[in-house]
Amino acid sequence: MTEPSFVPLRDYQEYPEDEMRRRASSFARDLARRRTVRHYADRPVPREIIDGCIRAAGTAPSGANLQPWHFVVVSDPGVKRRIREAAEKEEREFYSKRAPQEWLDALAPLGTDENKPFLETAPYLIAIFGRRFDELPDGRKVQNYYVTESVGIATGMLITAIHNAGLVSLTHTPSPMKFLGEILGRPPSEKPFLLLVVGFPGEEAVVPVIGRKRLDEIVSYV
Ligand code: IYR
Repeated sequence: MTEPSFVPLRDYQEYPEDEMRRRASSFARDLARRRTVRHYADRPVPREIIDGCIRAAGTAPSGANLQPWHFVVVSDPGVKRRIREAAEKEEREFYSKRAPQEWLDALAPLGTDENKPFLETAPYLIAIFGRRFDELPDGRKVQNYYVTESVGIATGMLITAIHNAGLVSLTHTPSPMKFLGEILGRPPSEKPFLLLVVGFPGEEAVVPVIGRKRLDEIVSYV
C-alpha cells in the first residue's frame, strides 16, 4: 500500500464575486456557440493544437486517478479510409435494419444518414478508448474503476478544448465500434468509447436548427 502524500493547494485561484459571475456567464455563452459539425474542410491543423487539447482532456478527474483513457489521433488517409468504410458498413445496417422507427424518427431532425464522407475529409479522427485495466511492465494487471464515467468526462473536456482552440468536432458513434480497435491495433483490454471528428468547418457547412433546453428544464435546486 502506498501512503498518501500531500502538498498545499497552490494553483487554486479565487476571483472577486462579480468576476465569478462574468466568467460563469461568458463561458456558458461561448460554449453555446459550439455546434456539432458534419462538413469539414480538408485544411490541415497543426498537430500541437491537437496535442494541447488532448493534454487538457488528460487533466480530467478519474476513478482512483487511474486515467483509464487512450486517444488515437488518426491523420493517415489510408487509415481514415478504412475507418470510413467500416463505419459506413455498420451505419448501412443501422439505418436500413437495426434502428427501430422511433430512433430513426428521433434522428430525422438532424438529417444524418449512413454516408460519412467527413471521416475522410477531416484532418483528424480521434478514436477514444476506455482501458478496462492497465498492464504493468511485469505483466500484472491493474483494475481501472468508473471507466465509462472517467472517459466520458475526459471526452467532454476534449470537446470543450477543441471548441476553445477554434476548431469544430463531431461525436461519431458507429455501433458496434469493435472495428476501431481492430483497425488501430488496440489491445482487447480497451473498449472503443467514441470517434471524434476534428477540423475546420467546410465552406458548405450547415447545421440543423435545434434548440437547447432552458435552464429551468435541466436544473432543480432543493
Ligand atoms: N450512429 C449513427 C446514428 C446516430 C445516432 C445518434 I443517438 C445520433 O445522435 C446521431 C447519429 C450515425 O452516426 O449516423
